Amino acid sequence: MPRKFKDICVIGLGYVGLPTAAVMASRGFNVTGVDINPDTVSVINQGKIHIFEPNLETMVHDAVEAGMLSAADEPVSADVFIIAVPTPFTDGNKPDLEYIEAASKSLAPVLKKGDLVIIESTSPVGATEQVSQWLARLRSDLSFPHDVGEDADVQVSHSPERVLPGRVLIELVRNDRVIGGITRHCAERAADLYRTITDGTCHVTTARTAELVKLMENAYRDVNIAFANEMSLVSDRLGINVWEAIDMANHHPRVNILQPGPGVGGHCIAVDPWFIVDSAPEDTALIQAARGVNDSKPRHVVGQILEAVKHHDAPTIACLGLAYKANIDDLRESPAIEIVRLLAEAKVGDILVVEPNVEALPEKLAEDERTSLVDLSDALDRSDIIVLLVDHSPFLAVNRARLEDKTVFDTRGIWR
Ligand code: SAJ
Repeated sequence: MPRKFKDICVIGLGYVGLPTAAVMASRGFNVTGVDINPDTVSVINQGKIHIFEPNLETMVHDAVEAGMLSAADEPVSADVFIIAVPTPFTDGNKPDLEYIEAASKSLAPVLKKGDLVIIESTSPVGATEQVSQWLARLRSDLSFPHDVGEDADVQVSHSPERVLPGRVLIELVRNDRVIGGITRHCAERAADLYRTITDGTCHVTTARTAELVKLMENAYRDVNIAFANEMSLVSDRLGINVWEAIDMANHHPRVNILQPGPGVGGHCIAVDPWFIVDSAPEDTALIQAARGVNDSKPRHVVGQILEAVKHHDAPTIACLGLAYKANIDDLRESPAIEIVRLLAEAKVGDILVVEPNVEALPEKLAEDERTSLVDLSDALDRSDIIVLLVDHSPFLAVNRARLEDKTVFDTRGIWR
């Protein structure tokens, strides 16, 4: 009889790990969350959180108070280890498995026969087997599935996270999951666990397939956003309103074009397609082209603004939004930051940044003395040029009359 799960150790308490830990704790598991950042550990143990995600603080608070969730700086013995650390890419667009390797090494000493290790971090194909190998090297007293197959002492699986920031707690319990095991038994055991937290279906497959599925999903979205962005470049050249054109095209029963914007940000869609490219550079012309289109969009937007600046004398430019998308505080890979940075570099006027979800400018923008963080009303009063970069709710509500005497660049099409 397979052992039932009781104790779970979640390694990495970020946008995925912390909500996962909290949901597991709310379902009655005894959860220890592990993070290398001592401030994160201390904040969580006080029942508070260090990131912004709707309803998460209450859930963490309740779980900590009920004694079902605590945070620690290193893994403790458990039945299941869930690795939810970042997988960034290097300057050469190669996947960087440094954090996954460190997490594997940190849990190896407490691993025991019968345990299940699950990688939730988005990973290049082959990473789950690599984790199994790293663990085997450190624990020669245990057997692992890449080596002995179904009879291994420890099971190793991949269950990529698929939650959308801003809707994490909803999607964690509603979305289907793809669960890949190094062996069928590995996958089935991980599916048994996830069935206790999700109402969605758990689709069981191999670890390598699950790894590619996750990358495929994000590359699919990147390619489709690139198409919308390419249409915006074409429309700008031809003097056509791209939002109106896309809206009309989408009335066709088999057309559903996404929305153009200032570029693609976040730690997933702007990164993960490169993991596919790295695995098969010669077969990924489309994915590579899409990355190129999306990455070039900030420069295109800045080019348009600099053209307009020629008609103003030392203008004040308001940039609305820094986050990578609406109604979140996440600035990672944000095209809005790149646009503000390029504008500051061009030294054409004062820049007023409005970002209601942060308290200070990120370092690379704060260095410029002509760039400051102000509130929305101040920016609307003082600016000659307005650049809308993120469709945060407060910006949707701006009274159009306040834009009338200004040059407006609406990169999200909210004031069209
Ligand atoms: N964007 C556009 N136009 C659109 C949609 C998005 O320009 O029509 C931009 C956004 O503004 C943002 C970027 O794309 O800068 C990415 O935003 P997103 O909402 O598409 O996705 P993420 O990065 O927040 O979350 C994605 C999700 N993946 C898919 O939808 C396939 C999520 O389910 C994943 O869990 C997440 O990546 C992840 O962690 O991998």
